[in-house]
Amino acid sequence: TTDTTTNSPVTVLGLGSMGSALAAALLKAGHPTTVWNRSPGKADDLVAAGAVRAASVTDAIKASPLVIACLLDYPVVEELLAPAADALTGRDLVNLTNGTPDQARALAARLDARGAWYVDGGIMAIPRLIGTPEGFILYSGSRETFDRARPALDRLGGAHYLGGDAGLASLYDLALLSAMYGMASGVRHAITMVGEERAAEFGSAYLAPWLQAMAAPIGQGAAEDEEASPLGMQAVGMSNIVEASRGEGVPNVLLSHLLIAMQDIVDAGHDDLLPPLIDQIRKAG
Ligand code: FVH
Repeated sequence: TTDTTTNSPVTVLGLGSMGSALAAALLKAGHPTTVWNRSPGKADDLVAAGAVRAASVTDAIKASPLVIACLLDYPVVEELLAPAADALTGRDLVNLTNGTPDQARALAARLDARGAWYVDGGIMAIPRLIGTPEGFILYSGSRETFDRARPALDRLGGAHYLGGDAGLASLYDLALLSAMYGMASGVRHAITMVGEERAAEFGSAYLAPWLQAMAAPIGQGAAEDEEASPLGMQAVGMSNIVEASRGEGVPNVLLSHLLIAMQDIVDAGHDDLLPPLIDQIRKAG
C-alpha cells in the first residue's frame, strides 16, 4: 500500500547503505518518512522520492512518534542522541545499529530514565534484502513499542520479537553472525583447496547443496544427536583434511586447532564432541 494517510510517520537516523534501504522501504510502503544523516547529500535520492530532510537530529526526532536509528555503532548513537534526549521523551526508538547486548541494555536504561521507549534490533539481511521475504530482523525490549511500531517494522522484513531483555536481539544477532563468519571462512578455505579455476562448478554443484544438507537438521535436537558421527572417525577425517590442505599449500589454522581439541577429547575417553568442545572454547575465551 502507498496510503500516506493511514501509515504512521517514521524518522530514520543514519543513511548509510542500510539506513537508506530502510528509509526507502518505508517510503515505498507509504509511510511519511523524515530522514537525517551527518552527510546530508545521502538524503538526496530519498528526498526526491518524497522523504523530508530534517535539519538536525532533534528536528528529525520531533517529526515522528517512531524513530529508527541505523548508524555505525553505539558510540555514534549515544553521541547523536545525547543533545536530543528531551525530544525523545514519550517516543518510540528502534535502534538497528550493530552492538553488544550490554550496550543495548545500557542504552535502554538511559532512555527509560528519559521517558522514552526502546527496542533494540539485529538486522539479518543485507540492504537489497530489506523489505523482501528473505530478510528478517530480530527485536527485543519494550513489548509496547514493538507492538506500536509493528506496522512499520513489517515493511522492513520479517519481524521477530524475542522478549523484554533489550540485549537479547543483539545476542542472537552476534551469534548468527558468528556462525556466518565461521561458514564463510570454511567456504573460502574449501574453494582455495580445490583451486579458483574450479570454484564456480564446485560451489554450485557441490558446496552449496552440501552445506544446505548439513544445515537442514540444525535445531532439531534429537534428530541432530542421532545423526552425530562417532568422534574418533571425525578426528581421523579432520586430520586428513589438515594434511590434504597442507598438500595443496593451504595451511588451515582454524581446523588445526579444532583437530587438536578433538584429539584431546577422544584421548580423554569422551564419546560426545559438543559438551567438552564448548568447555574448551569457554576456557580459551
Ligand atoms: N550493510 C549491511 O549489510 C549490514 C547488515 C546488518 C546490519 N548492519 C549494521 O547496520 C548499521 C549501519 O550499517 P550501514 O551498512 O548503513 O553502514 P554505513 O554505510 O557505513 O553507514 C554508517 C552510518 O553511520 C553514520 N556515521 C558514522 N559515524 C558517524 C558520526 N561520528 N556521526 C554521525 N553519523 C555517523 C554514517 O554517516 P555518514 O558517514 O554518511 O555521514 C552513516 O549514516 C551498522 O551498525 C551495521 O553493522 C549493516
